[in-house]
Formats: sequence, C-alpha cells, structure tokens
Amino acid sequence: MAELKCILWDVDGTLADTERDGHRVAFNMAFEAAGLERRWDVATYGALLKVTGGKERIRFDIDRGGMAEMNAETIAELHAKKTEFYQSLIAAGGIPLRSGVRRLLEEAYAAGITLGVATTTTPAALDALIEHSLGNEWFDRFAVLAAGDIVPAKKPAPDIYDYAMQKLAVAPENTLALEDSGNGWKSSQAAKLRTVVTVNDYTRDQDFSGADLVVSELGDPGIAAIEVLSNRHGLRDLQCVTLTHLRALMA
Ligand code: XBP
Ligand code: MG
Repeated sequence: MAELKCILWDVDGTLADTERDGHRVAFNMAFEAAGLERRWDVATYGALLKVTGGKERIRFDIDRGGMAEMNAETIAELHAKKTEFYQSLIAAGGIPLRSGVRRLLEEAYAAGITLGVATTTTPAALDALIEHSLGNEWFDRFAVLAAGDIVPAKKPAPDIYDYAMQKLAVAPENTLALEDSGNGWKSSQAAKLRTVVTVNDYTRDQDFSGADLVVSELGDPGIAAIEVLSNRHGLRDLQCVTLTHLRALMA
C-alpha cells in the first residue's frame, strides 16, 4: 500500500463551480465590452468546455465560425479583460466552494499531507478564488500553485500534474488528484495518479471509467449523503469523502 503524501487539486469545477456562473459570464462580459455580438449561452459553453484554456476556447470558437477572425494578440487582450471581469465576479463572492472542499482541505493540511493545485486556469483567476473563496492563508498552505500557461500543453495532457509533482519532489504513487471533468481525469490518469472525481452538471455524463472514485460531491457530515457513481475500491461509509477514504484507495 502506497502512503498518501500529496493531494493535487483541480480548480474549476472541483474547488468551486466556477464555469457556468463565473468564467462563462466573464467571457460574455469581455465580448460585450469589446463590442462583439457573440455570447456563450449555458449549453454552448458546456460544449466549448471540451477545449481547455480560455484563449484556446476563443480560438476554437473562431475556427468553427462562431466568432470573427482575431489574431493571437487580440485574443490575449480579450482574454485578459475576461480575467479582470472574472476576478470581480469572484471578489463579489458569487461563487462558493463546493461542499466538503474546505473540510477535506483542512483535514489533509492538519494531517501534514502536502497540498497543491494543478489547473488549466490563469494564475490571476486562481489567486482571486483563493483570496475570496478560500482565504489568504491558503497561499502558504498550498505548496505549489501550478496554473495556466506554465506548461505548454494543457489538460488533457499530464504536463501540469507532472510539473506540480516535480516541484514538490513527490512520486505519482504517493499522490492523489481531485478532478471534476473528463479532460481533468485524462490528465491525472496520464500522470499515473489515483483520482477522485466530483462531477457537476456539465461533466456528469463524461467518461470516468477507471477513475478510483466518482461522486456527486465530497460532501459534509450531517447533511444528505453524497451520490456514489462509481466505487472501484469498494470504499465503505461514503456519506462524505474523508481523508480515511483517500488513504484507503491508495492501496
Ligand atoms: C478549466 C479550464 C479553464 C477555465 C477558464 O480549468 O479549462 O480554461 O475554463 O480559465 P481546470 P481561463 O478545471 O483545470 O481548473 O480562461 O483562465 O483559461
Ligand atoms: Mg476542472
């Protein structure tokens, strides 16, 4: 049985449900501010989530005819504006952490597990979420914040997880990933990580076959039990996901 030494957290969809009411809204605000007519409705944005990275998502929409041609510099400017709008939305406190996230983070931190972030999102967007939704102490409690363009190939490539593990000098067999999406799972799987998936409305029907545990939420004690979608290690007492469960699935 390998010891659980490190937990790497995905951000969007995992720490908080940021996509539909955060990133999507911020993209639309940036489009409007730039005088563009394009708006991404909830369903359109769901389909666009197969492309990871905001700049890459805009490029993809242009290439399929959803938006007029723009060069890379204009896309970068539009995306920088989007990030500013996203930061204001997060600062306004509109996006809470998902259930069980704070509990499990606190539990793991108290137990001396190394904690890190491995995300596709832009560092400034991650910083806003930490400051306003988690609390500034988490800038120090996370041993690595691996985000955005720090690696050239975003998820589903394993690079961001590989980068985080290299920084922390931890091995994949001692590391567990927390993810919410098919692309995230492909990335953590390619990095050879045990993975717990908490699905959301956008990702519930995606392919998580082979993931170690797939649940509706991490959950908190004393509220309704979580829904367990797949439990390949046969973990018991899954009213909510605890550190004991995470340690058990490293076996
Ligand atoms: C999800 C993503 C991100 C966000 C938008 O990242 O693909 O691109 O949708 O963020 P993860 P940016 O689940 O890995 O956190 O616009 O800053 O790229
Ligand atoms: Mg995600």
